[in-house]
Amino acid sequence: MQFIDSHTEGEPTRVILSGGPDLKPGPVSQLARQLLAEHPGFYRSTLMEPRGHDAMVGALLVPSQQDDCCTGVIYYNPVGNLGMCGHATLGTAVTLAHLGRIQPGCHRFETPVGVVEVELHDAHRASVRNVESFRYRKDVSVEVPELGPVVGDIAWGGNWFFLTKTCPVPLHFDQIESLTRYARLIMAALRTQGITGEEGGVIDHVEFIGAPHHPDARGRNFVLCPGGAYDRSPCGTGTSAKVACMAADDELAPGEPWVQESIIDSRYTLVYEPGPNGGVIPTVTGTAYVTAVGELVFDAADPYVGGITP
Ligand code: PYC
Repeated sequence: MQFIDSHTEGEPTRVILSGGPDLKPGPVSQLARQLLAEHPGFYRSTLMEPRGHDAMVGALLVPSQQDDCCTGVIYYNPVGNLGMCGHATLGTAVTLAHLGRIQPGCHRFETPVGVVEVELHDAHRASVRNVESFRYRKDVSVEVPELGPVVGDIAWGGNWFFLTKTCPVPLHFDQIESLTRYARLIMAALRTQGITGEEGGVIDHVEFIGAPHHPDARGRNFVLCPGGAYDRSPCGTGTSAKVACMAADDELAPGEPWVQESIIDSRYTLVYEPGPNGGVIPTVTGTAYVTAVGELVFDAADPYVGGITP
């Protein structure tokens, strides 16, 4: 399996270029369902130790049947598929540029949740015009062990997010362990209390939001991802969800830049335009760098060929 690794504002992406599972032709949403149903071992074996680690996000390149898309892509983490992924889209664009497959300019990628437009500015900087994002519910209260009632918004940014300002520790890098633990408690409480996104969509990201450290930024976040790792980047889909909430509260105007800072101090800039269905269409701009080019080897004699499972 040929791969290229990159990081976008600190968050890793592993693009699988070739040698991935055989999938029957179809829309990318269908390919993603097939991947999950028929190749459950693909996720851990390509991303987890000993070949990777739990914060890695994969981007499996697949053919798109849409003539105007240069590729289809299924984003995934060690435990399953993602709908969209902001940082991995920017990482994939920079990876395709590294390979000489795309040039600066506009390109379209088909993802399981819709087509996104990517503008490659140069070898490292790109923008992605995300799928329509919206707030589903405001001020939802969830009862969380150790924390009590935690109030937050449920919003879609290409994945489902629970966004809250309620966090007992500051959004500081040296609080990663506590932030992770509290976010996991909230995630578990959402599950046990049956709190979901629209049409039962599983809320698989928890986002703590707060004040930025850097004078150029307007917000800071900590995002817990579905596999239990935290996002090193400011989370493209999470910040899309945040922008959708601010737009719904009239706190951010169309075209007004929002600079979002991550827990490691990296930054994205977002602007939004009104969406056709009452939500917003955010455009996320950030920077990615290629870190490794290689081939994953799967030796049947290796006791950890499928990745290390806790
Ligand atoms: O950038 O959208 C994102 C993302 C989702 C999970 C990790 N990164």
